[in-house]
Amino acid sequence: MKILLIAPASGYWRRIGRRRLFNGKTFRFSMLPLLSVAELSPKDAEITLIDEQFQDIPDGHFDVVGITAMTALAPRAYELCAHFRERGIPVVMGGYHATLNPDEALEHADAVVTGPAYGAWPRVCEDIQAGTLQRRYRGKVSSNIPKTVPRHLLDKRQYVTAHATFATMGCRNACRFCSIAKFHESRFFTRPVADVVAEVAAFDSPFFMFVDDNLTQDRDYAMALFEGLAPLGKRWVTQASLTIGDDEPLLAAMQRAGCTGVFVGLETFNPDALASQQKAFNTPENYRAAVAAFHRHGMYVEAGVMVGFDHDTPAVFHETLKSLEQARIDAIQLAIVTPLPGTPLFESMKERIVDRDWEHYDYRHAVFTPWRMRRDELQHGADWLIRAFYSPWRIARRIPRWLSLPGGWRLWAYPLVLNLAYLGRVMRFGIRGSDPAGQWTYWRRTCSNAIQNLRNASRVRGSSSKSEYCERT
Ligand code: B12
Repeated sequence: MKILLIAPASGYWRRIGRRRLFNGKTFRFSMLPLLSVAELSPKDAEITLIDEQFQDIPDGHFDVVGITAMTALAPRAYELCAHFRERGIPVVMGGYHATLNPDEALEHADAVVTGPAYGAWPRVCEDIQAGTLQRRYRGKVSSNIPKTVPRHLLDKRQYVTAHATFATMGCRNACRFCSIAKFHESRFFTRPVADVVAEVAAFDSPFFMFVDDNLTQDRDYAMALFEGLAPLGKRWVTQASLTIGDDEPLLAAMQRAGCTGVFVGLETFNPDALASQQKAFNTPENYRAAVAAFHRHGMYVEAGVMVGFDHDTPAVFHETLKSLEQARIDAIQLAIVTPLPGTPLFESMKERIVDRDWEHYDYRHAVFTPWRMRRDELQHGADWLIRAFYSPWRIARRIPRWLSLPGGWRLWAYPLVLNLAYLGRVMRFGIRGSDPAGQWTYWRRTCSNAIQNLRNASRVRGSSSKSEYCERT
């Protein structure tokens, strides 16, 4: 059986993925959706796995094509569906977009797998061989999640690490903008600790990543996992919640297990906005102390930040930048609030959505009319905020802070590389990937802002905070 598995990429990522430098490699780290599907395929199947960011779609005959897609990649996935179906090759879609929007996906693909591939993809393969492919398959999380995945199918040079894995799946929270709860039907699963530890021990790399949505959600499980990982001497990063900032024993166990950085869903500094998204468990007044606790335990903090909530006014961009600096956040992933189809947020925002091109649902485009600002204000404010946070000036100012933290070279090397990678990305392409301002305008602005900052710094000696917020585009 010949199986082709494709992770599609939008035009922007296809363009940069083929470059030698600034090719997005720092942001390429998990092919777990398709590696899992590959592992579940018949043992004698011939599998071709394509990451379209840097690989071309192959010609030739395949018995079936499997395509994964988040919402932002659905339009490209649909183009690929048409491409293969014209050649008489059956196409099966899976992943987040197909699970949350199966009827739409079925207009383009021959079949969809909703939910996890476990239990579903083996049936798809049997049915393909028997010529009895059904339209819908539903997978489920079962105890027999494969213990590992065939990472040899990846071109390891193309990823910041090919060693991504997960210990838990799903999330107990139900944040309105997030797809996870809906995808996993509000359930939360854990893999046996022994399986995870054995998988990690076999990695031929000292560094790996957990892609879990919140690794420490089940505290007892997390403690057992960290105890198992500690003797391996590996280094890793994960997603976690800021709420564990006051849990010293857990942070200490995490540090002993080798955690060097966390991605936290900080979202906003506005408590009302958090409450509106069912995320009031985040408490902005504790952000700074929580970040300091992670730093004390040798972990840098990258924050997921969202702008465009109904409570946000045009002042949110400057205020957020100021608060991020005060909380000593090391890196951010900025998102414009995006009503992903299938989420509660989408349902409540339907009337205000003005752009239904799913390709723009990449967290970088304002696709709806916000309440307290104009749509273009949201777009330009977000563009400004990402550039301001990653301006060379601000990155340089973070370096002494990283150097003074405990944890040795790793603590400053990881966030520095991350900051430089974001700088490279923002510099060349802007937040949207096709920024009309372009590279040279960016450099012109950056240089004049830096000169302005230096002038202000020398004028207001001893009060660096004054020069901090003078940058405007
Ligand atoms: C790693 C990751 C990324 C990586 C790489 C993704 C990749 N190449 O795999 C990067 C950093 C590039 C990324 C980018 C984005 N991401 Co992302 N990402 C993730 C993350 C954290 C882990 C994915 C993963 O490896 N999961 C582990 C695997 C095993 O689980 P899985 O993906 O669910 O796959 C299973 C099933 O879905 C199914 N399946 C999946 N595909 C297929 C295909 C077939 C044929 C079949 C049969 C089954 C099947 O079987 C798999 C095994 O059971 C997820 C959250 C999560 N925990 O899943 C978010 C997530 C997928 N990302 C999300 C989003 C929104 C984005 C961005 C748009 C915004 C952002 N965060 O920056 C961008 C998109 C950029 C772009 N335009 O390309 C959302 C998707 C929501 C949606 N409805 O689309 C998620 C769910 C996060 C969230 N909390 O909402 N992401």
